[in-house]
Amino acid sequence: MSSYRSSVLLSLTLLIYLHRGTVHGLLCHCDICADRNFTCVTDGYCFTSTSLQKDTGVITRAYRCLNKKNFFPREFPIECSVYSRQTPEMQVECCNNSDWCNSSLVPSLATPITTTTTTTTTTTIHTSLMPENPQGQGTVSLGTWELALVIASPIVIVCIIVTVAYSLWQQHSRRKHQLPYRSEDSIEAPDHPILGGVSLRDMIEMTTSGSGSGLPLLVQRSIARQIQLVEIIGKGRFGEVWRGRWRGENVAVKIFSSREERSWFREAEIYQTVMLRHDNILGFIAADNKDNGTWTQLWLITDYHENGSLFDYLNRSTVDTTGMIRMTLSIATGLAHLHMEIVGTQGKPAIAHRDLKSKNILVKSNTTCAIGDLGLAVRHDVATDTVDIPLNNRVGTKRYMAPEVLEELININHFDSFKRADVYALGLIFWEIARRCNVGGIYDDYQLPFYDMVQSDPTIEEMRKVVCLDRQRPSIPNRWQSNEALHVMSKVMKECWYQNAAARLTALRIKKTLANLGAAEDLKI
Ligand SMILES: Nc1ncnc2c1ncn2[C@@H]1O[C@H](COP(=O)(O)OP(=O)(O)OP(=O)(O)O)[C@@H](O)[C@H]1O
Ligand SMILES: *[C@@H]1O[C@H](CO)[C@@H](O)[C@H](O)[C@H]1NC(C)=O
Ligand SMILES: *[C@@H]1O[C@H](CO)[C@@H](O)[C@H](O)[C@H]1NC(C)=O
Ligand SMILES: *[C@@H]1O[C@H](CO)[C@@H](O)[C@H](O)[C@H]1NC(C)=O
Ligand SMILES: *[C@@H]1O[C@H](CO)[C@@H](O)[C@H](O)[C@H]1NC(C)=O
Ligand SMILES: CC(=O)N[C@H]1CO[C@H](CO)[C@@H](O)[C@@H]1O
Ligand SMILES: CC(=O)N[C@H]1CO[C@H](CO)[C@@H](O)[C@@H]1O
Ligand SMILES: [Mg+2]
Repeated sequence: MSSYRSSVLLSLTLLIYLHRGTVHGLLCHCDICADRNFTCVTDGYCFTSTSLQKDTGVITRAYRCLNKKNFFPREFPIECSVYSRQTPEMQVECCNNSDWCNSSLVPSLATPITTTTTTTTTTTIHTSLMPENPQGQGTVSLGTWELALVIASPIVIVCIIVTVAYSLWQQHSRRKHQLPYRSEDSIEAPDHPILGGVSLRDMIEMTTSGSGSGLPLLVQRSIARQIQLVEIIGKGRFGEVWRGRWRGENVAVKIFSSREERSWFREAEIYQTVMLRHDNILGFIAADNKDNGTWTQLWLITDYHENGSLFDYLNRSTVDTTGMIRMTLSIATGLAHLHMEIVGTQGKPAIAHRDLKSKNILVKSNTTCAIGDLGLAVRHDVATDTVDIPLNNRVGTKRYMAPEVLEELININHFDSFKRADVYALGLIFWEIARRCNVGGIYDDYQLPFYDMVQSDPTIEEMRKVVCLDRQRPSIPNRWQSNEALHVMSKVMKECWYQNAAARLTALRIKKTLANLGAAEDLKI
């Protein structure tokens, strides 16, 4: 019996040391690593965290490893910084001076409540429920209060046991259904400490000053796990969009069903392209796969913009000429950034959107815009001069498809053709905006492009007849010719709509034209 035990221990030790050999690491006490003698191996730090669950008042202590790849920022993990870690809910201490150095760390919370761990909290409840009346041991006369306590306490204890057992059982079944994410991470993932007092903006800025590709996966996951969904704000082809809250900040959560795993993965992948972050591209925060036991939910978390999509905004309100120029310039700037290839190690590939439309552009609170919905985007692989995924030619929204896309004549071996199809859609979006430009109290009602030529959910055939055979384009109202800004806008959109894709303006050219127009308008005021 004892020899069996010692041989198990010996092989465990061997395993740990072998593992350690490959990682060259530090051994840490790990409270959730029962199968590895409560030990994890790291190339970074050991840490201990004390955290307070606000709603229940339960205090828990966690002992884990913090690997280098999860350092955030890369150089030195914020978790271990003495400056930013004081919060009432979470306190972390790190060490790397010796193996198991973390087991003796006892981080205490900023506001001293009760520094008991979960188990002792439970016992405190038990004892305090017993009538504290030593001299009354033999007497029969209990007050009604005490009597109530005596009756209630076994019930309360049973309730506590049932609750704990249920939550353990739930945790167990949840673990069983977890998708393989990145197996080494699963040790630390459930409650990786990210500290309070740091806003999403701060965190993202700290990491993006480096590669510009976003937060480490583990940090993304812990943010996702702390989000509360508040209300549903929209439904699209791939799922629902919710407003959620993370530590008092609004975030948008796009929830994909498990059937749409590929779309979720692709969109998250595109958003995390190095150097993609830009004022006029929807800000990506995190992606996570969550499991509730029977169903996997795939989350994509981005900045939330309360004014909603450009479609929502234009339908609700009008813009003045300055507003129109600011809006169109911001969209052209975002698209030019997407399309641009930046060479170098910190470079960015050229990206084509392929689903540009007013519903996929968000309006920020200062009425500049951000391009979202990158799920159908393609990246240019310069080495092979090809697109980075196998193509399915006709994707996107039929109403906004360029003639060559409708006819399936697009040259997929030439990356610029995808950019030109984007520019065509950009022209349609500009038309939607210009109609809502209020000059002297005159403006048009909100309409989608081709509203007067096709039905509400047009087929490819219908669109092909209108756009390719009849070569129709949205009509330009006469009033646009008598206003300088609207006149320039109408010229720009016509040059986005050419049947001949090669003749269309580039996003960069449009950006420059609109910037000049904006400067000229400013001079007039
Ligand atoms: N980051 C965000 N902030 C605020 N509202 C948003 C955000 N993202 C999406 N929405 C809202 O949710 C709606 C649904 O978005 P979603 O992209 O899922 O569908 P869609 O664009 O309407 O259609 P499609 O599936 O064709 O893209 C949007 O129209 C917009 O009103
Ligand atoms: C198990 O881990 C503890 C520290 O948590 C260590 O002291 C002990 O030596 C380990 N035992 C074996 C067999 O590795
Ligand atoms: C999990 O989520 C799905 C879809 O949202 C729902 O139908 C199901 O009832 C949920 N299951 C549990 C155990 O919460
Ligand atoms: C709009 O806000 C962004 C930051 O969200 C800022 O960078 C930009 O300059 C602002 N633009 C205008 C026109 O105010
Ligand atoms: C504008 O919004 C209203 C109300 O939500 C909606 O019924 C209408 O269809 C929208 N307009 C267009 C052109 O889609
Ligand atoms: C350096 C240090 O504090 N080591 C401690 C790590 O944890 C073990 C087990 O709790 C202690 O015995 C060590 O003293
Ligand atoms: C049209 C519209 O809803 N505009 C709102 C955009 O957001 C700002 C605040 O961020 C509101 O003041 C506007 O009313
Ligand atoms: Mg969309």
